[in-house]
Amino acid sequence: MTRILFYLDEPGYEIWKEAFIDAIPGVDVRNYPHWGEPEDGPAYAFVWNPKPGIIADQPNITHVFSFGAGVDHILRDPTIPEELPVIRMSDDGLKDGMAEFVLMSVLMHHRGMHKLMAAQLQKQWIDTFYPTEAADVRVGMLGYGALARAAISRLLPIGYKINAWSRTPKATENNVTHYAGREDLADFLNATDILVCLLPATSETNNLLDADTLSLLPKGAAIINAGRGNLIDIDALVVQLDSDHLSGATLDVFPTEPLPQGSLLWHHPKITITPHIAAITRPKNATRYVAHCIAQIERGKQPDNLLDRSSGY
Ligand code: NDP
Ligand code: OXD
Repeated sequence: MTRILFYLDEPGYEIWKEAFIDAIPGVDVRNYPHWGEPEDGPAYAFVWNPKPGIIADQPNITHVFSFGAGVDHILRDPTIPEELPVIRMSDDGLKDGMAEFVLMSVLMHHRGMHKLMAAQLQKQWIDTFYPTEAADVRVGMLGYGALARAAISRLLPIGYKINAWSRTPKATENNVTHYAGREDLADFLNATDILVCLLPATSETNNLLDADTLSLLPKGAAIINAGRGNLIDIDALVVQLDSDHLSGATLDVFPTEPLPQGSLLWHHPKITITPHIAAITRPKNATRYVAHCIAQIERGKQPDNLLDRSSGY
């Protein structure tokens, strides 16, 4: 019998339980802290932001499924055995959600929606201005993984010029010009009008966008961060926004979540804040994805999207 040990740091268990029962007939789903005893037999964990220690306490867990595409919420627990396989979420629902969010956010910056919404609050009918043609807007994807590719598939039909930057070199494909590694970062940022951050949180991506790298973006560039809060030095970002070097930022992820009440970011006129909702893991799609990975494991195959501990994603 398939056993799922479930941990979510917010309400919602009942919906997930039903979805698992639909996706995996006969499944035994157990919500934390009612995970049972290790003697109950092998189990898969499905977790978001688990309390440190709870996975190591349950040596019958053979694989850990991450609720999200990011795994930093799991890796922050040093007690999890190195050899325990961790599988990242990468279902179609997550890709669609991120693609929609990125498309919406890029269009908002391109068409000056933030300025228009601020003008509405002042009952201001602002003069006609001519938006740059989409073909002249260079969208730079920081990260070229599953979610960035899904977003690109929605951006290309609008006509944007797309560049992408990642850790390992890739061939230029589907009209996406590719940059790789630290040696290409300056050229990539210089050629970006709207920067979309879709990198994982790793030791290498920490504060990747600091005062020096942010200043490499052309004047008037905008930033969308839907990757992780660790990617951007927030103080440096605010300096660049206040000096008008950057025109705006849409931030979905933060170094501390929820964003503290006292944060000055809430009221910054050039910052749009969303509460880590760019792509939400949805029960129906995600549980089917878990069922698919479990079937791979039970056939003796390596499941899709296994965490590579050496790279951290
Ligand atoms: P993938 O693993 O498919 O892609 C990660 C990309 O980041 C790859 O292109 C990888 O390069 C690149 N990368 C990793 N480290 C570096 C580095 N040091 N330098 C340059 N490039 C690097 O991940 P996903 O697309 O599935 O997800 C990306 C991230 O999005 C998640 O890790 C998570 O943090 C975030 N996320 C946010 C959500 C939200 O709601 N805001 C929802 C879901 C995810 P390479 O191609 O060379 O391997
Ligand atoms: C994430 C997610 O990893 O929500 O942020 O999937």
